[in-house]
Amino acid sequence: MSVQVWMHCDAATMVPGAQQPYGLVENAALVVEGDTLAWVGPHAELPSEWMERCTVLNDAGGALITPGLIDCHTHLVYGGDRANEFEMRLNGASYEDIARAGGGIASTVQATRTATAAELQARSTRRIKGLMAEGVTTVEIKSGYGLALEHERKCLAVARALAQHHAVDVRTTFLGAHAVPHEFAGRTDDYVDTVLQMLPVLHAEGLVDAVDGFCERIAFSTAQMERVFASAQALGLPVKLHAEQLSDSGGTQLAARYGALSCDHLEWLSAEGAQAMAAAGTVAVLLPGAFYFLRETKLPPIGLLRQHGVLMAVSTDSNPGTSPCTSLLLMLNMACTLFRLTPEEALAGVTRNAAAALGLKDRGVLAAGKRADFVLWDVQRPAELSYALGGNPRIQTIFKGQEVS
Ligand code: DI6
Ligand code: FE
Repeated sequence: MSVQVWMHCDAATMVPGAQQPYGLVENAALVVEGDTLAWVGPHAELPSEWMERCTVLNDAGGALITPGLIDCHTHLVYGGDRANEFEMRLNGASYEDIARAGGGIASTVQATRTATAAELQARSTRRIKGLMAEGVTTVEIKSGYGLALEHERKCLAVARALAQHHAVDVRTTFLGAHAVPHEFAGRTDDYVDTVLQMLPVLHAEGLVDAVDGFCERIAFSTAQMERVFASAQALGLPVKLHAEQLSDSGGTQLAARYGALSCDHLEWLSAEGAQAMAAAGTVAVLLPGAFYFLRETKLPPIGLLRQHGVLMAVSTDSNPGTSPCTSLLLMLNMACTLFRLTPEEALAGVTRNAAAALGLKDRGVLAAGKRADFVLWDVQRPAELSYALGGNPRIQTIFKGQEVS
């Protein structure tokens, strides 16, 4: 097996509880055996056996190395876009005008259903390449713009195919309970029946890693979400939830009862909700892009999350309606400027805690035994990654031990 040694670098290992902020190791060395990190620490302490076994010696040129970034909440497979609606609104059209003209989420569902798998793949490739350009090595992708078996299947299969064509890992999430499609208007419970029929079929086809829903007055109630969660649980699938984005509807407590991996958005999260998440070990996924794009003013209760020790992740929410974004670095900045996360919390949010939000124990930190997914950055200190607005200091990405071209 190949043994690569990386030297002449600083490593923000993001190992929790380390003495240095960011788990920083100055003058570090990393040893990669095959696709796995075999040793990480100060170069001066590198055991000589690794140098003896080394097949490739890499000079990182003084770069800062972080774990590969993880975007743990995206809806990046969809047809069309909503730039026209953005423009209409800025020209004075109301949300209702747009909805009456078939706009909003319904227009994305229509465009997604009409698109072929090849078209969706081409459009999604652009988006995933945008994320990868900034050092993303794992992406979660939700369905939820098909809302019918064949179209949900098409989107999840495209998500899986992206990982086959690119040096990135994709985790798929079934979000059949995203919105009620027009053919079920006024019959939400009947649509939930359909969601319950789709889930085992798509799961049997190997297309589903987790199950999500949109729990909100304008989408699905806690009672309806509970039906979806119960069937996910019966299949042994982990759950997540878009919770407390527009109101406090108690979705968090429901999700916690099902041991949810994450609750996402959380602007309206209550103290009880935060407590329930802490007790269940549910990660809070913060989505500053949607907050910004919707010009939201209600901030997620960061103090409450810190107080209860709830892990915080940060993600793009990449979607056409509320966060048409493919820059995770910009989200780092917005998590700091809008939500007042520290740069260290923000970086943990796209590495270690994003891995936790996906239930992945093999990545998110630089340590022996973890996957060799990491990024070389042309920065002096980790805070530069969240400080800069635009500009991309990535030098190189290593995915499963291999350089990404
Ligand atoms: N919350 C969101 O912000 C997006 N989905 C969700 O559940 C919005 C999706 C869209 O408008 O297309
Ligand atoms: Fe979302």
